[in-house]
Amino acid sequence: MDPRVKQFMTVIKAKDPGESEFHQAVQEVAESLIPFIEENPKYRHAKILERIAEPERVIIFRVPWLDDKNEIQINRGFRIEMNSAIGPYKGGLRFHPTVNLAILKFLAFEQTFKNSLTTLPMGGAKGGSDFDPKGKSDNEVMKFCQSFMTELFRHIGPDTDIPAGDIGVGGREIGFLFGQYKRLRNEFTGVLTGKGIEYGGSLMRPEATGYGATYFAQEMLATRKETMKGKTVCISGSGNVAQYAAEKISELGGKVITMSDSNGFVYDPHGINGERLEYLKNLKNVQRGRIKEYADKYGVEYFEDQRPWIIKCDIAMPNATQNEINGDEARTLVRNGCICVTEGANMPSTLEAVEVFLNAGILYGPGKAANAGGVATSGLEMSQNSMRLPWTRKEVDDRLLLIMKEIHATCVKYGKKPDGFINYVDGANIGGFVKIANAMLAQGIV
Ligand code: NDP
Ligand code: 2IT
Repeated sequence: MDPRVKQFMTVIKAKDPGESEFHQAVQEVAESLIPFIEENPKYRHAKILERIAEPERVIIFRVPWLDDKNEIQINRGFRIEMNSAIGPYKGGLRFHPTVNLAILKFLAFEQTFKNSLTTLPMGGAKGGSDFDPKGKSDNEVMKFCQSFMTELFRHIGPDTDIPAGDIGVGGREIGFLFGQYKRLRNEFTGVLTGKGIEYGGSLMRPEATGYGATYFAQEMLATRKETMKGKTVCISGSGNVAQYAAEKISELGGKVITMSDSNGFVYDPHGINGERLEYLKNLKNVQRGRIKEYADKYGVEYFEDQRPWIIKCDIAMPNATQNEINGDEARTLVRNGCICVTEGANMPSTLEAVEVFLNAGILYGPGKAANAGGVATSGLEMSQNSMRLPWTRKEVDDRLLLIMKEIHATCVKYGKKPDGFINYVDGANIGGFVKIANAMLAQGIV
C-alpha cells in the first residue's frame, strides 16, 4: 500500500475502530485520490479528503412498534447526512437485519461520490434500520414505517434531505413512509423518491438502477468494440436492481443465466427472460417467495448457499449486496473468460477482488458509477416534483441514458492511463471528487 494511503487510513481506523465496511470504502477512494491530491495541493491544504470522510451529521434513534401479536418490538433507526456541498442530502434507506453504523457510513460515503457523478445537484446520505421486513405482515411493515418516520420527519425535507429505497425498501415501504410524513407535516412535497406514480413518483424510477447499470456496461463494452448481443451474464440478487438489469440485458440480446437470493442461486441455461422473468418478478414482488421456487418450477439447477460466480459467463453483474465477490471468486470469473463486471450493488467486490479485475485488465465498472442511474432518476423525480409536471417514460429514459453516457465519459476523462487502459475506479473516484472538492473550497471551512 502507498505509505500516504496507509497513514491516512491509520487515522480513519483509529477514530472508528471496527467499522470495517466504512474503512474499505474510504481506502478504495483514498488510493485513487491521494496521488491526485498530491498533484493538486489546494485540496490538500484545505483537507478536503479528511473532511469528506467525516459525516456532517449522524442521527441514531429508537423505533418502537407493536407487532401483530401486540408485542412491543424495538429497532434502531439511522440517517447519515454525509455531505451537502453540492446539494441537499440524498440517498436511500436500507431495512435489513445486518444494518449498522459501519454499513450505512460506507453507503453514505459512496453515495456522495456517486451523486456528484450524476451531474445533478445532490449531496450524499444514507439511512435505514436493522428491521427485517422478511416474514412481516403488511400491517407490521406499515407500523414500523410509521414509527420510523415519526422520528425521521424532523430531520428531512424536500430541500434538506430526500431519502429513497435500497435493500428491503421498495414501493410499499416508500408509500407508508410518505403517508406518515405528509400527515406529520401537513405538506405534500417530494420529500422521498421512488414514490408511486399516483402520488408524485417518476416513471422509470423502478427500472432505473438496473437499466442504468446495463447502459453503463454497454458503454464500457463499446470501448472494446463489443456489445451485449450474444453475451452470457451472471447476475446475483433477484430484487429491484437485478430484475430490471435482467430485463434490459435480454432486450439488448444478452442472456442472463443466473439470479440469486440470500439462500442460493439458480442456473438457467435457457435464459431468465420473457415469461420466466415475469414469473420471477411476481414470485419476489408479490408472493415474496424464495428463488428456489423458480428452480422447482422450471426444472433448473439450484445451488443452495452458493454464489453464482462459479458459472462461466462473459459478463458478471453483482446486484445483491456488499462484499459478495471475494478475491477467489474474482479469479474464477477471470479464469472462466469474464470480460466485464458491472456493479449494480454498492461495493459488491472486496478490495482484493477489485485488484484482481484491474490486474486482469478487464472492464470493471465500480458501483458508484455503474449503479448511479437509480439516484440520477431520483434526481429527475425531484425535478418533476418541483415543477409539478410529470415527464413521459421516454423522456426519463432518454435522460437516464444520457446521464449514464456522461458518467462513463467522466470516468474515461479521469481514469484513462497512458497505455489506453481505462481504470474506472480512479475515473469514478476522481471524477466524483472534483466537483465536491471545488464546492467545498468555495464554501470555506464548513
Ligand atoms: P432489494 O431488497 O430489492 O433486493 C436485494 C436482493 O439482494 C435480494 O435478492 C436479496 O435476497 C439479496 N440480498 C440482500 N442482502 C443479501 C445478503 N446479505 N446476502 C445475499 N443476498 C442478499 O434491493 P435492491 O435491488 O434495491 O438493492 C440491491 C443492491 O443494489 C444493494 O447493494 C443496493 O445498495 C444497490 N443499489 C440499489 C439501488 C436502488 O435504486 N434500489 C440504487 C443503487 C444501488 P433476499 O431477498 O434473500 O434478502
Ligand atoms: O444506492 C443508491 O444509489 C440508492 N439506493 C438509491 C438512492 C436514491 O436516492 O435514489
